[in-house]
Amino acid sequence: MWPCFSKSPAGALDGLRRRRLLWLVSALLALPGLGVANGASPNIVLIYADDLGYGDLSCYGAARVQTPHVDRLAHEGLRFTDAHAAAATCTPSRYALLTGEYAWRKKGTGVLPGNAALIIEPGRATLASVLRRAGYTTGVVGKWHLGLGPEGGADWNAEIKPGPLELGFHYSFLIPATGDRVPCVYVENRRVVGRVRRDPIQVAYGQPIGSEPTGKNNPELLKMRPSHGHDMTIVNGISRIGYMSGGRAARWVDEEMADVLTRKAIAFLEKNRKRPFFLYFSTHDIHVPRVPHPRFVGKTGMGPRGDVIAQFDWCVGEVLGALDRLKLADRTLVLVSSDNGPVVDDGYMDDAVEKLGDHRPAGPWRGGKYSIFEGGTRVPLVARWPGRIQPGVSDALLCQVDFLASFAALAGQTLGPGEGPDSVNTLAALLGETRRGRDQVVEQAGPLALRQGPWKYIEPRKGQRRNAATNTELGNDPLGMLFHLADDPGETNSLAAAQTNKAAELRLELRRIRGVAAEGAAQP
Ligand code: NG6
Ligand code: CA
Repeated sequence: MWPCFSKSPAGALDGLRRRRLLWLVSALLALPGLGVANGASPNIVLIYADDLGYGDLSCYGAARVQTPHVDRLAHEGLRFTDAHAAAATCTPSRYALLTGEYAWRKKGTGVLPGNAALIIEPGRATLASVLRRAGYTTGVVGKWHLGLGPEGGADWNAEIKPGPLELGFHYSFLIPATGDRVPCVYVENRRVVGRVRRDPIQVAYGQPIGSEPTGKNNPELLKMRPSHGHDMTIVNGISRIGYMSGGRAARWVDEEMADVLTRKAIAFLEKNRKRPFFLYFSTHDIHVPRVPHPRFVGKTGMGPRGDVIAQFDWCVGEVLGALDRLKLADRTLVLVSSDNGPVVDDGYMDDAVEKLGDHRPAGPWRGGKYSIFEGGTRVPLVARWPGRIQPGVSDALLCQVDFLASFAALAGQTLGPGEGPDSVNTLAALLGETRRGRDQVVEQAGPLALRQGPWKYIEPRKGQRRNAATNTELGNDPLGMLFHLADDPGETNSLAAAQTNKAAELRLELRRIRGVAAEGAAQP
């Protein structure tokens, strides 16, 4: 841009005027927002699936379900084979994703009930607040599951605060917790959508509230029965976790959820197309209850679990289509990933087990959701930024806890002390400029595990080895385990007894990481 300042209509600028102009331009660029507005930093759309496994997409090898839209993204972008959610369940993963801090450092970050208070302190750096500070307009649409409201939980009939708007988001449209937890209502910014005063919403976990039928007492009212848990208040013919009364006009219809959320996500893109934006589009799919819109029913021959993968793929296609239509595709980094690994029976009799056949939801990895084996956290990750990311496949070791530092770098922001304490800037790997990602990463399920070089060390933990209800191998072992992942990617042969020195070295390293930390992070 400088050559255009080297001349005035009358000829060369004199020295003083030139210096003034230079100062003015640099002062303007230093203003929050203008750094990105000059086009150097892209829009960011993070499409975050729930419980989608490594093997659930056709670009990752699935054959019995086709995911053409994610496949297109992978074809035009970079597909990662060693990218991780920070934990093997939702709340800790999302906590780490938004704060850049491993969730195991902080108490109270396990899977939350639907009436939990917000677990991220307002004012701390989040993906949204850091990008907002860089001038981005920030929105979250979809599953939240990080609590809402003050200590004691939200009043669903009044202003719901603090929530995403206190964490740096300009806009939010939420499923407060999960699709299988009450309250079954959408919250837009600080209000329940469609609430009417004469039918107040009450929510309880523990003791029942209200007099509405439950799955336990009235199974004849159900259109899909629970296989374990999920036998409390019935909403839309499906019994949930937790009790809810009132808010009848506001309750969601599961079959419409993908459409509702996708419409909101696209409305956000359309409204903000002229400025740099960050959209965190956090789908309900493919979590339970798996209740696709009728147009997806029977699309895969794998029952509802397969059909909601097809529905998720449709959501991705709609977002990509909107970016094309708005001519934003070239200026937008689009990422698709998942919050934890897959599970087949997660509490409803939805034919997922019966119709699984030879489909392998975790791909080649052992375990799945809830598990410390690779299937727990190794998830799909695809990144596309046309003209900037060269299409291909990368085996760089990445973790979503690093999105904070990486997106901050992308937006020209420097993190202050204590901000994103565990977040490492791995932007170069994310953009495919290098195959080197993290040197080590901590994985979280019940036990923690340390990945370092070709090795994986799982700390000792007592407890059941397999969850009988979900049929998941949890990876608990009272002696701990050690795998040489490069030789044994399926984690079949623990070398803990044969390679005691290596196990001890990694145990100490894990202890050091636990104890260090991370400025601003609470000790475990
Ligand atoms: C479990 C639920 C499971 C799912 C999970 C959270 C039962 C028996 N199981 O407690 O269905 O909701 O919590 O999933 O209630 S997550 O993806 O949000 O972490
Ligand atoms: Ca999840």
